[in-house]
Amino acid sequence: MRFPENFLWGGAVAANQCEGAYLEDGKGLSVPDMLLGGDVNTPRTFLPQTDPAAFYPSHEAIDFYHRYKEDIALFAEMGFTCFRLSINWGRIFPNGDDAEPNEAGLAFYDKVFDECAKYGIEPLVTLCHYEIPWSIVKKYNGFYFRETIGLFVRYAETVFRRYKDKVKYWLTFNEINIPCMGEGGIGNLYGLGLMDESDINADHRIPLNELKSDMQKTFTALHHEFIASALAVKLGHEINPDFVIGNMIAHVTVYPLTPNPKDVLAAQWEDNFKNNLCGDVQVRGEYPDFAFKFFKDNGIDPSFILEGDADILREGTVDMYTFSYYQSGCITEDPEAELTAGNMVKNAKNPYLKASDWGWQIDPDGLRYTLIFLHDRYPKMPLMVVENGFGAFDRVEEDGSVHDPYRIAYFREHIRAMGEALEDGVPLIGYTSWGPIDLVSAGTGQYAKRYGFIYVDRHDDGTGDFSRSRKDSFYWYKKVIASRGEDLD
Ligand code: BGP
Repeated sequence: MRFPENFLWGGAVAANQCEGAYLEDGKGLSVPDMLLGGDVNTPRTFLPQTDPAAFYPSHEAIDFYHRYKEDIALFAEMGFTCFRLSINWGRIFPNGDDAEPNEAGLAFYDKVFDECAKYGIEPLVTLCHYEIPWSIVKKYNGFYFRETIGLFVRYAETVFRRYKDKVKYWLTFNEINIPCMGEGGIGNLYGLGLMDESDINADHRIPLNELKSDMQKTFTALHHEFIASALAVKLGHEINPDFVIGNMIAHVTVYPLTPNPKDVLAAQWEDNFKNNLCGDVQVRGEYPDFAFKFFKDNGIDPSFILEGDADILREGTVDMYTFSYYQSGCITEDPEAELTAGNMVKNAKNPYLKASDWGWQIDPDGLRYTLIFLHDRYPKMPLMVVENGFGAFDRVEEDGSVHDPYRIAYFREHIRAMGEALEDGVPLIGYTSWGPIDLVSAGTGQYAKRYGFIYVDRHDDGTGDFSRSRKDSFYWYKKVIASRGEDLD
């Protein structure tokens, strides 16, 4: 099966996971800069004061800030036609509410986009990939205060105007549904920059799974993000009618563990709440009915929805639905069911699937299923898979090569599944694999959890010279792109 000629092929990164240079050229601290590393069994920890003795993975990350030319050249060598990256909000407005944007930060992304243009690579830019300025967390409690909507829209307007002739494809918030994932404080901190005041001001390390969370605040802040996103979409279209602006959902596909109707209903609920609530608001421009039932059942007062908000949501619907897809999980009412390992999303284990070393269940057919499902739910809406990949331990051979057949196998089956979905009639317009170059893991803060086609010599103990080299999968993905998805061997 050949993918369409104009299909966007590429890879995706986030500023905080690759740039480093965390205080360079006027950048302010952002949420990920406050997080220390963990591993599959140890949650990352949060520490509000920067501890000079501690190792913060985002502070240097993979030094993309100084090596973007080399990295983009490698992407071009693989044949990328699209590169998804985020702008680090704190490079543009270091405190979030500064009077003027930081010119040095703006100039950096000019250089990055110009470099992409040199190779005919279309940038796909996420406005906020967990990179909420730390000052916004302290002053406005992330998106909990309504003021943050205005701060975000001003930031969006600044970059839309600045790059209006360089960037056509935009996403507002990465994985906006993370706060619905049921991970309490983790989802809130990453997604909304929302924290309990006592946690913000703590003077000790707090494991992320122990951050406090409050449903009323969570759904207030999430509503503010919806409004911020909708206002940005509307404004973007005014600035350049050719902009294509999407949402971005962390799609964890769910199945009932058994045919027990109770499991089937529970899975449907889970899917609605975790995946579809945010998607519906951003694609259809209004809250689905089940959201209000959820608010009622959980004592959430929806008075955060102000008069006029319904119009804003309706006028700011997205042009494309994009999502990350890594895994699926099973839902059951049975409290004894075995859960998947790993540290973010925990569902019941699917007996038919294998999992990565981090417990993420590998399910390529689930990607086809998801694409068909989304096309049914949002007919005519262009879809794009903007994250998908396999985090694994890699071994460097003596001659410097990295043989990663497990990664190739993962991608082969997922790309095949997308081809099948295209044949099913799904309007899939592009694919950016997660972490085409090794970077810092968001979930664990590890370097050892490697996703790349490109190896980066950097390790969890802070050693390594940041040099880049091509893994076997590099040559494989290059061949796949050159053959438009036909040659998957
Ligand atoms: C998504 C995030 C990415 C990325 C990816 C892989 O949820 O949008 O930022 O990190 O997951 O997760 P991890 O890095 O935890 O392996």
